[in-house]
Amino acid sequence: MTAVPFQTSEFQRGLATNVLGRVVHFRPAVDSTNALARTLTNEGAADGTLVVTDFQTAGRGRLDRAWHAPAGTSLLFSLILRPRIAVGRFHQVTMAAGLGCVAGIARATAADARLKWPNDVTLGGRKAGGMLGEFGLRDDALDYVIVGIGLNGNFDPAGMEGIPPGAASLMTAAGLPVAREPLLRVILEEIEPRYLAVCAGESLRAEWARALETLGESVRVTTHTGSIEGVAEDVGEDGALFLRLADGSRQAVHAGDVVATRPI
Ligand code: BT5
Repeated sequence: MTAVPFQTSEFQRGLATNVLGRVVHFRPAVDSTNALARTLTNEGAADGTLVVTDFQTAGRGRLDRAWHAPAGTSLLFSLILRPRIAVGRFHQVTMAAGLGCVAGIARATAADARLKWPNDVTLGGRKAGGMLGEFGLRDDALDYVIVGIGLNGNFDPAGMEGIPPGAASLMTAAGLPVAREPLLRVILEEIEPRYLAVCAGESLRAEWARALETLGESVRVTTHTGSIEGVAEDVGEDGALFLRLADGSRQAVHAGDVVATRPI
């Protein structure tokens, strides 16, 4: 395990963005970067504000699940975004973030990251990161989107408490420790054009579909109402996954957890 404190000045050196990460709130430790981001949002934080930490005492996944990472090893950050888009397009902001992660990882480490529907980052088919998108409304319009991202860096997740077996990290995938500051820098540089495209009304659906390892797989999706099996055929603009069921019908799923039911 390689744990080195995050250097904000190192991250900012040469950062080629106009919006993302121009304002940075770094904390050596925090409960959850998403929680701090929400507080800052309520205080009027600007579009693109970055919250980053070395350690979370209450890192969160979806449905109040926990996110764990040893101190100083990983990327743990949230972006405060204030896109002027319809509420229904909120998922496209998370898509922009996921695609930026994959492209940034490729640029900084040459590792082949993919996305797993709806919000995982994978390396070699193993979960190496996750995204947590949250939004707030004001007068029925989208006020902010907070995208929190955890990306396993310089530790081996095998056998770690709270991390399921089979998880990966950039270090286990690449065999070498990664420098977190330049990695975060290029990730934000890759998210930005995609985020601005979403703000301009463009669609990321095609790029997202290409990055999703889930498409083409036979899967079981567990949702809050039960589980459903089928072949993951496509994704929609709003982030829905389209499943072809055994009876030939097609069903859209909007949220859930996916497992492959047989190898492709
Ligand atoms: C996610 O949720 O995958 C979204 C995780 C988002 C974490 C970031 S860190 C920065 C920001 N601040 C926060 O408080 N959160 C965000 P979900 O799909 O619900 O997956 C959660 C599950 O992943 C847990 O229940 C564990 O089983 C597993 N898990 C926890 N830590 C992990 C890790 N380091 N690597 C792989 N899997 C992990």
